[in-house]
Amino acid sequence: MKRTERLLKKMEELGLESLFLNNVQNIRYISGYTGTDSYILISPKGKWFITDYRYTEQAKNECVEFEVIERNRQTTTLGQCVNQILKDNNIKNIGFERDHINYGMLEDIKNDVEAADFIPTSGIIEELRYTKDEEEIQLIKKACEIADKAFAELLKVIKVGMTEAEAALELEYNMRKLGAEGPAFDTILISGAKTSMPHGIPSDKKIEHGDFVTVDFGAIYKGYRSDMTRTFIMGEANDEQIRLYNSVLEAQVASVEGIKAGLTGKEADDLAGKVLERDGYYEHSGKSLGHGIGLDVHEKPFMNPICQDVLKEGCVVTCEPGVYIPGWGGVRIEDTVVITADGCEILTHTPKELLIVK
Ligand SMILES: [Mn+2]
Repeated sequence: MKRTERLLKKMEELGLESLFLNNVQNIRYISGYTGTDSYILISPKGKWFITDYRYTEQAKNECVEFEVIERNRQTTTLGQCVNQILKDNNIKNIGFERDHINYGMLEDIKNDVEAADFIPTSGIIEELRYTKDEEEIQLIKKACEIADKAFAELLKVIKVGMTEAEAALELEYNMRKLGAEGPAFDTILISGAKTSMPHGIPSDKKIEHGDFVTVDFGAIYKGYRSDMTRTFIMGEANDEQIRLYNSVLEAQVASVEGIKAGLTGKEADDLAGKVLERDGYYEHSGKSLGHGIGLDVHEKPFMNPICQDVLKEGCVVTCEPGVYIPGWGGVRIEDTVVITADGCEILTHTPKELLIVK
């Protein structure tokens, strides 16, 4: 069934006569539109794509199921445009994305709409995006492949004395050269004691002999994202670094070996959590195994000690246990995987044994 048909069916169940979308990824998922600054109003009575002169031609090419409405932003407010459609089609209620619309936009539209009830909705499109179809999985695979190759190239040139920012730039440049539209999120490439900060920012700190280096990054390919983390050592590892690394590795391997359709987010999280608990690292762990990934870098399902999201065949998620010891350092190892009926297929293929870069 077409994505728009699945959406209209869902709207009918919820009693929605129309739905206004402003989230860029939800708009892309429903219409195929790859640009920004545009909106969708959809109802059984019509599918309208509201944009302006900058994107009209692109929208007509990409959003073949939709009637493209070019709004003159100088003379017509978004609310007036929405109001006209609702009036012309005798639509009496309009759902909006409560998790994405901002207060000003909602207030402005409400001020212009004369006779329709506004209904907050949550997660309607996200539910459709929860599992990925074959085409989406292929795009994520390609994004993972680009990341694997870009990382292998980085390892050839990274050396003591290079700054974190220089190494991060090298990695991002590699991904672009390999066909990525861009990084899937701000690249994390941190070293030494800074590796205790799960989302530390690459800086002009030089990478030193004996440092842990944590690299958490991904590529975007045709809108779809990959996410991978590897932690390695520069030059020489000490015993405590090796002990921590091997514990996180065992936890990560336990998670990818045990994860499968039917588990809750909590059950999946426990796969890694119990290894870290046994080794005395749980207190300093991230306490979250991972997240879904697709058009967004973080999307449902999530996996953590309280999460009841249920994994389904076709969910694409990350398995990324980590331990972060303030002032000392940390280790995270992460793969992107697609959930299958009885396990998972790992899409990121960079080796995970402790790597010591000489
Ligand atoms: Mn991640």
